[in-house]
Amino acid sequence: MITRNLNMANLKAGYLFPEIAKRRREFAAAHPDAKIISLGVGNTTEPILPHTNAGLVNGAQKLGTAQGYSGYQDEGIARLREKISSVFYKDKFGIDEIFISDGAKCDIGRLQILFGSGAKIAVQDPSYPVYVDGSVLAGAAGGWEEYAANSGGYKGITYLPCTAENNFFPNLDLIPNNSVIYFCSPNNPTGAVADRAQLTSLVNAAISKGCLIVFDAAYSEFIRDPNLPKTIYEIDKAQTCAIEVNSFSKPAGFTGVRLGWSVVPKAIKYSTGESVNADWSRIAGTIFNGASNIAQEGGLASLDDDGIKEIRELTDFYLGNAKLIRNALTKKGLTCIGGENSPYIWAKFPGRDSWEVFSEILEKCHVVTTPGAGFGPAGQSFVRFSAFGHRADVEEACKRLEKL
Ligand code: PGU
Repeated sequence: MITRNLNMANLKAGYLFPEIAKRRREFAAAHPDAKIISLGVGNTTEPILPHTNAGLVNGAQKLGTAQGYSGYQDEGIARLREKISSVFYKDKFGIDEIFISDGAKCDIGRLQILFGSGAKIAVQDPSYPVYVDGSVLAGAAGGWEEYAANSGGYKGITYLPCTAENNFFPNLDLIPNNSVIYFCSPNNPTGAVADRAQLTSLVNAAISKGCLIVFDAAYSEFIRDPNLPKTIYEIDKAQTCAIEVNSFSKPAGFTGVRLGWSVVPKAIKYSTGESVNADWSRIAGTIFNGASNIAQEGGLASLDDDGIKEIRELTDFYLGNAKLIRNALTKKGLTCIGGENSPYIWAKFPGRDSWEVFSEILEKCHVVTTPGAGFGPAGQSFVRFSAFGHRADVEEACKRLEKL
C-alpha cells in the first residue's frame, strides 16, 4: 500500500468553502422551499462586460486561423506582461519579472515550492485560508496545536492578530526573523485596507528581519480612496523584499475564465545570494505550462482604455452591493468594517461563536455567509459578508437580515 503524504494528514479540517457549500446543501435538503441567497464565497456573478468579452472571443477565433494560432506561451504573452507592467506598475518591471498565471490562488499554492518545508511562515489572522493550508501542504507548518484558549492554529505558523484593537493591522514585532509573510490588502476577510504608513512599516520590518513578503493584491481594483496604495510597489524598496500576486478574477469577472499574475522582482535574493526570480521561472517552466491563450487575450482587452472603464463599472457595481449590506448590518446595531474600498464586510457578533451565527443567519434569513473563525483564531465572533451577487438578491438578503 502507498503511504499518505503526512502534510495532508496534518491539515486540521477540510477547505473552508466546500464545508460551507456542504452546510448549504444540507440546509436546502431539509428546507426545499427556502430560497437561499449566497453572500458566502467571493464568487463573481455578473456577466463579463462586452469589450472584455470581445477580447475572449477574439482570442478563441485567432486560434482557428493560421496566422493567429499559438501554442504554449510559457510565462505569458509578452504583450500582456508589458501591459500589466504599464497599467499597474508604471513600467517599473521588465516582462521577465511578470509571470502570467491561471489565478492568484494557483500561484500562492505554487509559490510555496520556493520556500520548502523548512520555511517559517507569518500570516495575518484572520487570513485567506490558502496561505495557511498551502503552507501546511508544503510541510512548512508542522502539526496542529492549541493556539488560543478557545481556538487553534498550526505550530510553525505565526499568527498576527488583526483586531479592532489594532485597527486590523498587525503588530509587526511578532514577525519572526527570516520568515515568509503573507499579507493581503484590501484584506480578505476583514475588508481593511493598509495605508501608506502601515505598508511602509511592513516593508521596513521585512527588510530588517530578512523576510520575504507575499503581497496579495487580488482586490486592489476595489480601492477608491486615492491615498491608499494599490500595490506594495508604491512603497520604497518593496521590490527588494516583496512578491505580488494579483488576479483578473474579481475586477474583470474572470473567476471561471482563470487568469492572474505574479510579480517577482529580480532584486529579491535568498540568504545565499541566488535569484528568487530565476527559481520562480524554473518552477513555472517545470510544473506549469501557462494560462490559456484565450484568457490572456481577454485580459489584454480588459486593460486597454475601454476595458479599464469596464473594470471600474464592474467593481463599482459590487461596491454598491457592499454599501447596501454594510448599511443593513449597521442598522441592526452591528459593528462592521470593510465594504468601502473592498467587497467584503466583516461584522462582529460580540461573545458569539461565528459558526453558530452562520447557522442562525442561514436558518432565520436563508442567507449564506462565511464564519470568521474559518479564517483563523482572531476571526472568532465575526462573520464575513461577500458583496458578490446580483443586485436583486443582495436587496432581498438585506431585507431578510432585519430578522436577525
Ligand atoms: N486571493 C485572495 C485574497 C482571494 O480572496 C481569492 C478568492 C483569491 C486570491 C483567488 O484568486 P483567483 O485568481 O481566482 O485564483 N477568494 C474567494 C474565493 C474562495 C477561494 O477558495 O478562492 C473567497 O471567497 O475568499
